[in-house]
Amino acid sequence: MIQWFPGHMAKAKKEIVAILPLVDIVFELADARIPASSQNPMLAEIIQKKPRLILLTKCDMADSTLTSAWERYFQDSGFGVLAIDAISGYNIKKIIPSAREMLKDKFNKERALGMKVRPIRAMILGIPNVGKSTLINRLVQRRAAAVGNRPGVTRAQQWIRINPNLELLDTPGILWPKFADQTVAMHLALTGAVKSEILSFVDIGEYFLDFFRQYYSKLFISRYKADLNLPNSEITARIVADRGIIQDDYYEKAFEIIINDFQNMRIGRITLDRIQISQ
Ligand SMILES: Nc1nc2c(ncn2[C@@H]2O[C@H](COP(=O)(O)OP(=O)(O)OP(=O)(O)O)[C@@H](O)[C@H]2O)c(=O)[nH]1
Ligand SMILES: [Mg+2]
Repeated sequence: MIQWFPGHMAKAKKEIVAILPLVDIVFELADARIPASSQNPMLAEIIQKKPRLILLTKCDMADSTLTSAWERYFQDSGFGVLAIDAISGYNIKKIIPSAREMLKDKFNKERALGMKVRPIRAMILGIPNVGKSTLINRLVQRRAAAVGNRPGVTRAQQWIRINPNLELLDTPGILWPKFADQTVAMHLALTGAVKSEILSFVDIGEYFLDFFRQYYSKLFISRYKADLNLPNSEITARIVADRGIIQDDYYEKAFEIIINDFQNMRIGRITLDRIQISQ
């Protein structure tokens, strides 16, 4: 099952390529719960050598041990990386210093050439629902939102001066996820990055129960008091019964409840994309 957005992505690519010469650095947002599944594999080709700071959003919802492992992985791959929570503001203050550090050589060269000290120009890229608008609002809030009048490439694009150190394009670039395989599709659907027309609640829910059996049985049991050794039909029956729901399609309904609970952080901190935890 391969679903993809080639048309959307081709258009997005053109727009990003047009704007890219104006920016010093790309802030690539990826969901900390699915750092790999929420990346677009075309990004490297699109942005070429432009420095990339990967911001793992919603880190408050992710498993912190795995977030650390993912941070190490991205660092080792040569990217800047920060885990952020744009709602509480966690690590938001580190974004500018991290970007400045990554651009040290470029800015030193400019200074050596006698150029004036200027703000870093950045653009935000990421798949739908990854937290682009929340981050922009968060950054802007920290200082009165002075919307610059200098146009970007298109009339619609404007720079927002966050502070003397950072200017941000006001509209983020949308990257489209790639449904590379069934697991990626499941993870995108579970986090709500995309609505899947192909996967049903039952497909996703059955996958999710097996995932809980393998990785987060304690969290599942503490939320639902249901034994994961039981067959799915009994687990789902228990979940709906506990909620006083009587309906024929209880199997589907139970999965809807579990997925909704997950998306609203009622089960706990869960990372879907797994990575080797090393010391
Ligand atoms: N817990 C948590 N929720 C977040 C965080 N960042 C964003 N969200 C939530 O994620 C949802 C999507 O955030 P948006 O900022 O609208 O995402 P977006 O990337 O702009 O989405 P599109 O405009 O649809 O592409 C919202 O419900 C936010 O409140 C975060 O760091 N932590
Ligand atoms: Mg948005």
